[in-house]
Amino acid sequence: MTTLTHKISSGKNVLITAALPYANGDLHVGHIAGAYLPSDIYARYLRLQGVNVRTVCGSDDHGVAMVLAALKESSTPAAVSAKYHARQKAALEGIGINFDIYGATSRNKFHTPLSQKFFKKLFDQGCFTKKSSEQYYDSAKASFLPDRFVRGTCGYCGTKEQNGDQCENCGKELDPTVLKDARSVLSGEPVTLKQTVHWFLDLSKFQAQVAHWLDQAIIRQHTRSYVKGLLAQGLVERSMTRDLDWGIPVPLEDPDAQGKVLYVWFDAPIGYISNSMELAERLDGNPDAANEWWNSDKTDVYHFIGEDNTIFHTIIWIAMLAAEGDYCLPRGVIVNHFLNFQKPGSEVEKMSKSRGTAVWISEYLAGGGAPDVLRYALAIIAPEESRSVFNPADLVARNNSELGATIGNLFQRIIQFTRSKVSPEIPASDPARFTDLDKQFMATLQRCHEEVTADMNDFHFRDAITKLLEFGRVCNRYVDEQAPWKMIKVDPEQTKVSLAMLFNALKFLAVALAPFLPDTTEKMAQMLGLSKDERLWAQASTPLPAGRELIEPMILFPRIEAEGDQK
Ligand code: B3M
Ligand code: ZN
Repeated sequence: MTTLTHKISSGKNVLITAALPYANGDLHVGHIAGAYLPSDIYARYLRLQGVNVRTVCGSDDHGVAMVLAALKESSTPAAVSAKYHARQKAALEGIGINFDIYGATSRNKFHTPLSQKFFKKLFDQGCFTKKSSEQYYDSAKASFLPDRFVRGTCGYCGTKEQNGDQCENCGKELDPTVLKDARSVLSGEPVTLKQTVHWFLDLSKFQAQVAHWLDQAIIRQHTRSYVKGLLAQGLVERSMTRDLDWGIPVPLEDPDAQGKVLYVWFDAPIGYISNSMELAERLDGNPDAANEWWNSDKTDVYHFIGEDNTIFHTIIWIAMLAAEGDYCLPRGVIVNHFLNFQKPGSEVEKMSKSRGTAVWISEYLAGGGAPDVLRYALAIIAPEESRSVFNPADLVARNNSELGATIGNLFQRIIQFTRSKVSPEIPASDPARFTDLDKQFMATLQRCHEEVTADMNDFHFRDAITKLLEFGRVCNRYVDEQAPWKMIKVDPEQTKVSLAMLFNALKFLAVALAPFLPDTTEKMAQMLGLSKDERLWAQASTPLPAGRELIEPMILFPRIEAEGDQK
């Protein structure tokens, strides 16, 4: 079923963003499967399609999350965010996710002025209502308790131990009127309420604009239904300022604004723009060249996010952009679900740092794990339509039986056999000798290319990689049916036909797998001597010319010994 048929518009530039992770901890496989891997796969795919792409990410350094992390580590929010920023960046790069810019909202020099300008513009247009309201307060600590400073039970779905701003389970925003049994994270005591002044954005005024945007947006079906449901319930006012001493000062002369900062979800998405400016300064020598990406009908902006960030990107951010007016609205918001976790022999659980039910990227890499194997294992279970389960034992099995036995072995056996029994180069074949089976094989390759292209255009990366693996199986069956090792003894010319077919298939895999397996496809391309042009997506299914010298095949996916295997 196709939920979003989207042809890449030729001539358009594409700006891809991935959610800015809070710089308060390390990244695990759930983060990667949610926002970062899909954005990287899409960017690599578009580049192979010849599209001019920029990718933007960075750390979200503000908000209560950072203050809490600093308290826990007896450090400061600035130091904590710098530390995790560096670790997250290294983890992402370690698995081949290299954003063109990985900024930091607390250190990007454009970010504070831009966020304040944005706020001021909305303020001047009368978008905010200044209001005194009751907020959580910790009397023992004499401190207001915004967002994650409070934990309690979600009044919508009943899930316990939820942060005061949003329920992890149902994704709904929480506030003092819906959170039950609220306790202060600072003292552990039940909270009290105290009056304080804040600036509220009335989202209901943007209901029509958000609905209109949603109708045209490229968005998965489940996200569309979810956001429609939220719109049907009616949008409400949200405070865009906080009582906190870490963040961007509220840019108003008003004495009531003293000591208050912008809500982190106000400044964080602006980070996509300020990071684009930092990138434009680097690449174009002018930060304002970012406008060509943010305010131009020649550019499409796509945000890749995890499900918990949906409201912020599809409602609040759209309202903010619509109100501000200087930037285009995103063409699409691509949302993936969470990944659950299953230890061998245990129940499926949520990924959790405290329970140890997660695989950390830095640990995986430090243990010698191959980046491409992890990318593959996450892409083939990508939680695109619903939550899915990551099981570390599956990763081993998939490496050995899918990547190794199906893909790696195919390259190995074809190249090895050709070099040792036929010729040191890719053999020439006579089209007059193509059998029905050969023609069928060529048609399958062509069809696979078309179907995978449609999947990639529709952000169905899981279907795409599944079809590529299946095509690898088709190739292995074709090898078994043709049995070149027997055929060579009786009909060397026909053997060359089969091999030529197979070399075309290897080339196809080397190109089409590139968005998923960047390291490995580099080796594949080297083994087949592919030129840069031959590696373009459009060229994936064009035949590989005969006569090219073959080098000794490399082992693409070394076997991983599972725990308990005989050495
Ligand atoms: N920092 C939430 C998160 O890390 C938030 C995303 C901001 S995107 C502008 O999941
Ligand atoms: Zn809930």
